[in-house]
Amino acid sequence: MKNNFPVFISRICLLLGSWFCISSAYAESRINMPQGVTPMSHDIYALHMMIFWICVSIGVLVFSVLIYSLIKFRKSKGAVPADFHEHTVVEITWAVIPFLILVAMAIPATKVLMRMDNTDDADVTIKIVGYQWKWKYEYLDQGISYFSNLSTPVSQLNNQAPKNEWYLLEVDRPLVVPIHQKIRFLVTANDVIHSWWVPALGIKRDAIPGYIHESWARIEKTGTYRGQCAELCGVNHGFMPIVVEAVTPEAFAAWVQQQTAGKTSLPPDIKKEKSQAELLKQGETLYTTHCAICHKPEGTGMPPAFPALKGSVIATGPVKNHIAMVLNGKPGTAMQAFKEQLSDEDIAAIVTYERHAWGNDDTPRYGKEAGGTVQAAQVASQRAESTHEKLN
Ligand code: HEC
Ligand SMILES: [Cu+2]
Repeated sequence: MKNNFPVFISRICLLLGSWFCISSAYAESRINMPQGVTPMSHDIYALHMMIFWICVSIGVLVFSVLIYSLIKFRKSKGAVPADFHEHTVVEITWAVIPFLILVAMAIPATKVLMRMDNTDDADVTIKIVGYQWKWKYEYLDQGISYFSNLSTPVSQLNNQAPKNEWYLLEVDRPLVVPIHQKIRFLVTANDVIHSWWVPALGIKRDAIPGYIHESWARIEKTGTYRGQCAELCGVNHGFMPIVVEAVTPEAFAAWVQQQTAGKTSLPPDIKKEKSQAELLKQGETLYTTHCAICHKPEGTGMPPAFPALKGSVIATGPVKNHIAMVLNGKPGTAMQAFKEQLSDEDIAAIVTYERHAWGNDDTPRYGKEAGGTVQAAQVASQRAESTHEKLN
């Protein structure tokens, strides 16, 4: 035992040292939590620092007494242990002091929690819905709604291209919000439990299907703030980042105008037929953004969870079933209904692409249905049909 003691201590030091290096490397050489850009995040930071220093003081005090006693009263120096039983004053003291410390920490913590929960008088309300594996943002008063997908190219995920600065932290459409205004977030999910987490805003809210969790932020500085899903939600949990673009109220108003202007303009003429080449080109891009994460760029999927589309029964069989699968998805599986995410043009292009890619046009399952082209009008009529069926 005598010989082992220095070895034991040196091992502990080594362990602590390596832990320190690893954890600080992960935090981009920043050890403490970020201070954030909202009053809420400042409150959380202040609370964290207060409790941190209380813990440090207690630690220093306790370990000083412990180490001092170990050295000063060791057996080799002839220390004789005291011999007593029960000491009411000491026992009450060591119960009351921690109790008081806990109360002292609970009071400011409760205040922060109450403030965090007060979502009254919001200027902007945004509903956030977690999907496998993307976020949907709905501006309830402005009537704007869209999906925010990971935009890191698949080639980078597969180590075929060098990774860019915001690898896995970049999206095609960020959440745009005004600064200096109270933004209320209503967080929920469509399939499994996710968690909307943006450290700079001091927000981490669980997104649970069937429940709405509220939160709010009043951002002080314009800028881009990034976060991630913080609840393990399936294989691509790491592929649903969050990007918040905080802009001036004027820029926000202009953005809203721009979004809603696009909506009221006439819908593109879906009667217009597109050439196969055009459909394939658009389809490939859209497939990469919306489908490749599960079905893979090579169409091989990840069986058994995500079926291959290369040579799949549906992608080489009757086109009606193929369109129906994309429009309505398959309830209870990760194959979601894309009808609220994609337009008729988009679906037409994707389905055309899937029916030609990976040699699918050479492997018709039923007669000559593989390959061919799908036009937006066909998707539109099937969409109308499925809505009609639902109503009845
Ligand atoms: C989140 C993962 C995910 C995404 C994204 C996804 N799918 Fe699927 N897809 C699935 C799963 C899971 C199934 C199997 C459903 C079942 O159990 O039948 C499936 C099945 C299919 C099938 C039927 C395959 C067969 O032969 O059974 C087609 C076609 C299909 N998906 C097309 C698409 C298209 C087009 C997109 C993009 C617009 C897409 N999927 C995006 C998960 C996904
Ligand atoms: Cu998630």
